[in-house]
Amino acid sequence: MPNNLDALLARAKSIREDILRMTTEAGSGHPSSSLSAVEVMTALYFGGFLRHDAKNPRWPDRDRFILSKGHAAPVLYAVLAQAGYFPHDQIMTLRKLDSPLEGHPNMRRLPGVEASTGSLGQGLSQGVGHALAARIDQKSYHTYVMTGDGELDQGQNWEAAAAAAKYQLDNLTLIVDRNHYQQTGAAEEVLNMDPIDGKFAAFGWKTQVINGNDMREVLKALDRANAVQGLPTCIVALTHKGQGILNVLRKLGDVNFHGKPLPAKNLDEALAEVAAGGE
Ligand SMILES: Cc1ncc(C[n+]2csc(CCOP(=O)(O)OP(=O)(O)O)c2C)c(N)n1
Ligand SMILES: [Mg+2]
Repeated sequence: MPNNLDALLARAKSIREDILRMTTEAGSGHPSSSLSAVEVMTALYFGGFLRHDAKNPRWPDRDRFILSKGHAAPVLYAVLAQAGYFPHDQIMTLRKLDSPLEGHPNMRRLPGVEASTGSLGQGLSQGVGHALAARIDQKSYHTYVMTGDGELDQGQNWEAAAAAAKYQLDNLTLIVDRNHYQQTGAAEEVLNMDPIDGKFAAFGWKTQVINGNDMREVLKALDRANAVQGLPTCIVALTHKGQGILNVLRKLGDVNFHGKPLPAKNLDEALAEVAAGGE
């Protein structure tokens, strides 16, 4: 476990570097939204949770991962590239004309992308569909969905939450990237959805609240989610938008930094902060 933990922490750093490099090269995209989700994504893809095969992306028994907060595509692309779904240097084509690495994930163009997302609020419903399909097909695959916290403002999430509880979907795990910001400011000021865990519990879900930027806590939470029987699990992952480069973002005077790439002139100091293991 300690060795694995060290490897995962190193992997997380390398994914952060990829996110920064590809978005700065593109001159657009959502690095801060991607950075908050790095520990969860690293744990899922490299910590032994997601059963998947980069050489066989449509393997029927694969676990499903749906990035409902599709604007965080750079973290998904970094993880998929490092897992071997496509050549790693392709990440630098992000958002370029004709690149399959579109601004938001396109399942028709890139192997490993399970759902085309970006219009927020739909991923959990798709996850419910996969989880129900697994049951009907008598398959043991697990479906993971990640939403943002602001994204939970969309009503469709709550229809999906009710349906998941009704059908006792213990093969479904939702991770809410609770980074406290959305596009226009603090998530709870735009529309206060607190307590998020309390709402899911009221809908009949098993809930956990964890530090989502602490790899150990993420690993434990995913383990616990696997053991739950008879109801779906929601992990509220308390994270920081821009985790890993917060000093640079504070210097730039914007800790939300929504939908902005780092200017090229700040890239080296941000990469240095990531290398130093900055918060
Ligand atoms: C249906 C829909 N409405 C609005 C948007 C525009 N939009 C893109 S990102 C975003 C904020 C999302 O905030 P959150 O879910 O907290 O994600 P974060 O970036 O903080 O991880 C919004 C409103 C969208 N993509 N889809
Ligand atoms: Mg948010």
